[in-house]
Amino acid sequence: MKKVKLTTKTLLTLALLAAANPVTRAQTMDEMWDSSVSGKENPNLKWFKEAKFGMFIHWGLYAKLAGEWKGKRYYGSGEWIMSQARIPVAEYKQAAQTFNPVKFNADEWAQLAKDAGIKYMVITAKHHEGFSMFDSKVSDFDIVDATPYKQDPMKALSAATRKRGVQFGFYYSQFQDWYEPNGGKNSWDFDESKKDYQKYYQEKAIPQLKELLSNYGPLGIVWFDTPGGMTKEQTQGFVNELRVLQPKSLFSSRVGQGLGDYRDFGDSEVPATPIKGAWESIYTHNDSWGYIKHDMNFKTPTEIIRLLANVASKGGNLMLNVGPDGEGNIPEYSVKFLRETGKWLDKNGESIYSSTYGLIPAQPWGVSTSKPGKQYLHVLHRPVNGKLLVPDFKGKLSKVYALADGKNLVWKKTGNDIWIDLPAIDADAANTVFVMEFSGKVPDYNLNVPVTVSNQYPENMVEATFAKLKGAAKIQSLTYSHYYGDWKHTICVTDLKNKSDEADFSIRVTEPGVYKIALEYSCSPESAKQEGSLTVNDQEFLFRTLRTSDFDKKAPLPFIKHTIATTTFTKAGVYQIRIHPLQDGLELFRLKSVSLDPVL
Ligand code: FHN
Repeated sequence: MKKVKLTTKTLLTLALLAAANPVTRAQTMDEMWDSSVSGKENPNLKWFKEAKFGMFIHWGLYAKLAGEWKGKRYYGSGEWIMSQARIPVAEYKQAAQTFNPVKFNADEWAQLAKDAGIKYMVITAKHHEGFSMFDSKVSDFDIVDATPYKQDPMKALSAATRKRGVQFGFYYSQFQDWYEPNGGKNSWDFDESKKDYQKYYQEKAIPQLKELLSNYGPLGIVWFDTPGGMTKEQTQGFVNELRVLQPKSLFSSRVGQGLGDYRDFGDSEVPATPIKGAWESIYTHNDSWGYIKHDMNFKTPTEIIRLLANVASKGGNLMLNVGPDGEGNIPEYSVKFLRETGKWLDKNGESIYSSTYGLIPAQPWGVSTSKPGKQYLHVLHRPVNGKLLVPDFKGKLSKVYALADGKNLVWKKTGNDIWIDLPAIDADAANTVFVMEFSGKVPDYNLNVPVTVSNQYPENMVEATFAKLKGAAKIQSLTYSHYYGDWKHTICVTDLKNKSDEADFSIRVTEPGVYKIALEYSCSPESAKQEGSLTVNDQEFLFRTLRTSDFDKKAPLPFIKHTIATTTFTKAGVYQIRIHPLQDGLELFRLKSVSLDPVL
């Protein structure tokens, strides 16, 4: 959720502005995006919008260092080790002398992508360290001239992917280059005030990009990153100079100034609600983008499959990164877990590829994707009684069946509710897909549908995204890092500072019963011990906030699930939750969700 002038800062600002008005967010953002880039009409985007699943590869000299420098381990984003350890250029370049990735096998990498159901691959041709992973005539600091390997792995990889029908593209860091005196962001070797960035663009970035766009066949994507301070005119000139070489190649939004063909979200970020147009979420498989030998926190196949479904349910592509090591091996668990993901996609790919966002908001059972006449239900949690609710569905339903075996299911329609009798599905399944076939016009996704609360699930989370706000309250995406550069994003209601600031939620309780109510929030020491009020079900519940921590973008943001009340809904129906501070002055907390857990 971001827009227009596509610097990361502007994108975030727009996201926050848009998030402040959740009812109109999706349309507003789309209008802004589509009028600022060629995305809407661009026929070159067709393959990208159908692809849904890409493989990102961060591979450079940093892979050889593997997160260690002079006996010290660095955590977080491994490709940043030169900056983290302030390694002088003269020392860093020595690492190239022993970088010899003899285990690199282009066919194995391309086949892994194919087996994983991946449709496009983007690999770092040059990251911020300034080292070129291709044969460049522009710089000797490249894999052919500076290493004992002496070969160009990008030649083989571009051919191997294309042979398998996988689109191929290059990542290129167009502003940050820590090796060059005029490149961006090396302040430990070079005087920032003396840098001539235009000289850098003219003498290295543009000539190298021309090499990439000329010597490796048709590129699906050129993936730019961290654009730096180029003006709109300069960026336009930069883009024009490159576009003529391959007019069909897509440029990512991080080329800057709204001149990309499609939109990239922040690292590890999925928008909270559907977004139209062409866009991409980018995640890495573990915590780092570049290889670090002590980073073993790999997302499981279930996590990958659910992430892919979540991104697709909002209408976007997932590009998942792997970080091969200094010898050229893709980490063992990346290989295994991607292959498992591929097995799921083999059977369920119809619900992902060429799909767009689901027509109903996320439910306690999972998310949905859609195609004309079809709505795919990605069931991650089976309701205990097997009765699955699809609320507010206005299409004319003809049949419902399981995607895996095509078996028809019994369903009934009550008003605009569809109730489906689910078969006994495997409780450990990552994602079981059911298909609703329908005709007739179905209204677009509607954020105002009350959030379903049901005693058929152990927990019902009402996310901050769904808050209607009063007073000065805001919805913000809080961005922070655990180790270093491994960004996390949590959407919260913030700025509940005065009695008149309010977060309201509309819920639909589908079965009467007793529920425990909890607030999940983060609370700074100065905000702790303030009183707040939550009203629901004609009862007011009072609470006093508990301290967690300050918000610091360089540290984890802890949340507490603070149970504050028990209530009995005697009737199924729509209820309102109202939350506000009981005093004026300080922010009450940063509210992530309200949860209602069934008791009886
Ligand atoms: O600084 C880079 C980072 O190393 C990594 O390449 C990511 C991937 O999206 N991009 C930048 C940070 O956003």
